[in-house]
Amino acid sequence: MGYGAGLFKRSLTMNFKPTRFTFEVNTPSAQVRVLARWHRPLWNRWVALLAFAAAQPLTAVSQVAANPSSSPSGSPSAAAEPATPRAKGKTQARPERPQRPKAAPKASQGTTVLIGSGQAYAERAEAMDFAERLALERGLPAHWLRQTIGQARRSPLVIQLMQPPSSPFVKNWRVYRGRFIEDIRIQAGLRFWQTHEGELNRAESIYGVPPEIVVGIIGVETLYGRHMGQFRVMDALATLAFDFPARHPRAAERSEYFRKELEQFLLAQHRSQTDPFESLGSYAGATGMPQFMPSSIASFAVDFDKDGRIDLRSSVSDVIGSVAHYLKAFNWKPGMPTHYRVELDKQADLSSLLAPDILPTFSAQVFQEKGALLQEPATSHTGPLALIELLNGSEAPTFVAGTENFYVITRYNWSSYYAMAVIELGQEIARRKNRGH
Ligand SMILES: [Ca+2]
Repeated sequence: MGYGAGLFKRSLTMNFKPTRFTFEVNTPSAQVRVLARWHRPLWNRWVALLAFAAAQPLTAVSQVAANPSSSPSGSPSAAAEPATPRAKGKTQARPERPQRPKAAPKASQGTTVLIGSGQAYAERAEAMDFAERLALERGLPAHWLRQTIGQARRSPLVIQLMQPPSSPFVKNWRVYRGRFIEDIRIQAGLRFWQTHEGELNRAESIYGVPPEIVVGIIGVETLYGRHMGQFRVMDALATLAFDFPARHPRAAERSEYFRKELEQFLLAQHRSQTDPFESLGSYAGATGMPQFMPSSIASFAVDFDKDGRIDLRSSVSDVIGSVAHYLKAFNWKPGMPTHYRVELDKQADLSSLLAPDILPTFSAQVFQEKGALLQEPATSHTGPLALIELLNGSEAPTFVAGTENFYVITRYNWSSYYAMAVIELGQEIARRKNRGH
């Protein structure tokens, strides 16, 4: 990204605490706050800090801007960025850009926080009206709501990342697949599975969702917790609730959706008595290893390790249980495959087969009568099927027969490309695991 050094207007605000201090750096498009922790000799701290101050803002802003999928999808990410206008909100989101593999940030290097650089919402009448209404409807303290929402800051970077693409995306399943089914993610998934096998198996016994699907989802969402997002959730949700990009084809609906998410987030923060500004997530406000939106946390997250609280950032057990519970809640059918191979007859009635999109509609018999040819055991599949078309740019598309379980995965993120990546990542990790490496 072309942020030249001359464009920087830096203001360093130091804030000392016994174990850490923060400073802020303003850039044209974002404000970055760095927290550094004390556990080095004093001189080394200052050297490390100054080096970090010089390098970090450029890196942080550039990476996020260049890599919106660090969880835009955040879903039950689906909800955040559902679909292209062409798909009318029910099918494929545009293929996301890859989550850049990198080492997990270490606490000793500090945490980079992306803070909105725009006005604080205390200056916006509609935001303050929202606070008053929430106080009345939900019984939360009005002064706390006014203060919290009022301190949230508009984030131009969030708005930029939420803009619809100016030119149509060329969907390409092979390219998309290559971003997720790759060695770093597979190896990390294998370690994750081996380390947490007991909890994965326990989740399967309770919810019926096999480990490879749970492992696939957490791998695609955050690379097993390495990319959980660096935006302040308060800034992201307030920005999307009150400043959703107007040129988005469904701006009013999305804005309303994010107001509800903001409401859920505030309710949860007030209930747990935690600082809303400490919560970090994707630019859409999704948090934790599974990138749940606040409403999904409220409805589907579970305290799987039974320690009395739900922690989707640090408790892998809670993460595994919550992902499996989410899929179960959307009618995951234990034992049913996600998809089958399909071959298209030359006379296949494609317009009819593709009309219901990813919604499973056709019996195996009707599916074949329309020219989508199956092999055993698919021919004796008893539930409805959908013909899933994955475009490959200018090459021929890839087709599979999606079952009801394929559709369930698209409830996590409304994209057939996403679902297929989750499935194939999980399958590849399972293959390596069974091979013993
Ligand atoms: Ca817990």
